[in-house]
Amino acid sequence: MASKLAGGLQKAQEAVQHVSSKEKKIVDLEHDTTSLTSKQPLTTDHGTRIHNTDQWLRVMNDQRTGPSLLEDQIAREKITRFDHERIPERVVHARGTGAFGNFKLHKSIQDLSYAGILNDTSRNTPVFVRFSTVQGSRGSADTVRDVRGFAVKFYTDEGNWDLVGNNIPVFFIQDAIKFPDFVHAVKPEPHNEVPQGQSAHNNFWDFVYLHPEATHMFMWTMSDRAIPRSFRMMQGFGVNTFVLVNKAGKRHFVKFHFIPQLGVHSLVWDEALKIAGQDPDFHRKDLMEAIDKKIYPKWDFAIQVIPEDKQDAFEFDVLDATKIWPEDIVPLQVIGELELNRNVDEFFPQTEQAAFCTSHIVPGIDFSDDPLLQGRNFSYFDTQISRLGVNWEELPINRPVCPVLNHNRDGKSRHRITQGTVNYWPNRFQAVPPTNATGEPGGFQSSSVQIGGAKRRDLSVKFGDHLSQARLFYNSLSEHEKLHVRKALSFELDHCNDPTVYTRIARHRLAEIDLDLAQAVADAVGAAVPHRAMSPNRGKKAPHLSQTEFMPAKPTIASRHVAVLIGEGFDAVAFAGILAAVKAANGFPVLVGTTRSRIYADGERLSGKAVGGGVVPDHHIDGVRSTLFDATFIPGGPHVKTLAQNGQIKHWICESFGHLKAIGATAEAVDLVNEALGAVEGLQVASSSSFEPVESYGVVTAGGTQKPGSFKETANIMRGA
Ligand code: HDE
Repeated sequence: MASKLAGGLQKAQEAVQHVSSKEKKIVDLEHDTTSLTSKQPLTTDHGTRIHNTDQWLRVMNDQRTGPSLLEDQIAREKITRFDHERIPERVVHARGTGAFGNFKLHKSIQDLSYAGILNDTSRNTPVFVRFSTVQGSRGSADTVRDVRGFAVKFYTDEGNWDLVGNNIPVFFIQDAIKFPDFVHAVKPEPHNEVPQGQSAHNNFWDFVYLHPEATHMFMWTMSDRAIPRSFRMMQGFGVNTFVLVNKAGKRHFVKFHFIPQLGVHSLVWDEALKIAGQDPDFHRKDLMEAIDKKIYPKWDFAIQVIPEDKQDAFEFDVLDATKIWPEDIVPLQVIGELELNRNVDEFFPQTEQAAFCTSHIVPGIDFSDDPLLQGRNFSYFDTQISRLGVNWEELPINRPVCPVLNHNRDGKSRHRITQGTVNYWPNRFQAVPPTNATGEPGGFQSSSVQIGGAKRRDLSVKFGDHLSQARLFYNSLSEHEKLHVRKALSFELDHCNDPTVYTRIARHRLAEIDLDLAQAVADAVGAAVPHRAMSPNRGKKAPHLSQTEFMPAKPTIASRHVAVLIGEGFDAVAFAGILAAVKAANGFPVLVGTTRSRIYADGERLSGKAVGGGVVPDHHIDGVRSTLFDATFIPGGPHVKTLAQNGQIKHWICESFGHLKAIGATAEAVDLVNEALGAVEGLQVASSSSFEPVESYGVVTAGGTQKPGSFKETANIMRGA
């Protein structure tokens, strides 16, 4: 007798077999999804229709409200369920957001691995991806300076493959046993639970000084990589070294990469700080909006591969997660594409209950002896039990799209029902373990490796080089990126008030990387300035460490927010023109008005009477800030007089300029830009006398003599605003 899956799960799995592979996970989830419609009556959890959910059953008379009755099972259920709504947040990476999508393989790597997902170019594998910050708690701000998690769950035909990565290719520590110390040190300090969402405090910098292996990683976290513009514009790295196994059993070490097709872009620190207050959900909303508007984020999926017999051929240990494999030595091969194209329906059951596990791999992929990975393989499964219970893999978001059958049983909140009279293996009913269609042994098999050695708490010698790649990274940055690293370090150490901490980092650790950097930071934070380098930096560089090398193939404003500032009497022609241009390029124009009430263009209101339709802005000027936009455009027209009287608008122009954002202005608005920038920066941007655009200081302007245009001609475009 074969055991069978029963109930909803079985139906879900049957349905899944008949849909395109791309939709498999979505169809699977539909069986657990209800939608609220106004016609559907409220019921208790046990399904009984509720007559009144607004008043507790109580003893009453006409004058007095008497005691509430414990008898009221409706009220008790409501309150009790509410009392237990919270579950523990993730011990790290608590703040995050996720989306569905799919993975497509472009190039089979059959010679390296027999994993179906890495062989079959006709497959579409559904995925769920969760992006996160590390330090802050669940309600912390998105734009803090931190590593970003990039965790991918591939729902493959052979089971779930969880690639739990970050947006930075290395890590702080080399041995998993150090993780609790590291996390305690970076999280808010124990005596006062301060600071939130920041590594700018004594304990973090004390820890990294005492662990020189963290040097390479902290240089990355002080770089622009730690303040991404968007989750859609950052790289993803598997970080740990995995193994690919082919049919012949040959093994290759592998590192996994995701490269965003929109390029790698960051905020500037001043923006990040301000956005953390102005819109703490900035990254979460950015991802959701792009998907809602069908500008689907995409990443190239690439691998770096080292044959097993070349393990010792490099200056670095290939199993050391504090090291990259420089791309000039181990080239990157793009083999597939990841796309995110669907938002979650409900945050808690999907994003919050999503649980990733590095030990979830599929046949054809194996673990290396990377000491960080080996520890992670224990930790993730374990932490999900404390967060979600032992049956966490049965939760809809976590369950695979292929059949699941084994003799793991019971435990809290077990959903699956397995028919049959036995719950052990082998048993008198079931056949031998399956073989696959070609008759070869199916399923996951650990590849056979010869190992010998003494039992010791140690790491091999090459793990001891902590500085070469920290220097390599810093040397490879462009000048402005180096400046940002210097400023970031100065900011962080300024927030450390223990001189032992900031002096050790500035005077010793940084002097081991770059003397100029150490001197500048030491001077800024009040540490004794070092006079000589601690050890030589030979100036070695590697490609693709500077993010300036990750620009999109073609420059694009797709999904970028362009603020269009308007007041009563804006020039309809310039306004409609910019709207059309931004939309045509898949950008998102956002109208920011002096008010959010209807605003009329020049000529649309005659003798106080509206003769045109006007527009209703998306925001008013006090509701948003320049930091939330990628560029600003101000059309000319009589409205400029009103705008010029508003200090907030002048501040907007200066702030955007300071954050290196594009500003566009036409006709009278050019004077406004000049007035604002002249007052602060002493600048005068150029402007053409015709309507030909001119660019100076990154500001694009077009002069006064525009072609006359009537608002009627542009009304259609405006209506689409
Ligand atoms: Fe994690 N990590 N980690 N980590 N990690 C967790 O698992 C851990 C490490 C990463 O969106 C926890 O479900 C150990 C490296 C991401 O749900 C926990 C070590 C990398 C996420 C855990 C590491 C990561 C986590 C907490 C050192 C980049 C969020 C909640 C050996 C490759 C996944 C959870 C999500 C989450 C343990 C180091 C990435 C406690 C022991 C290196 C993206 O299990």
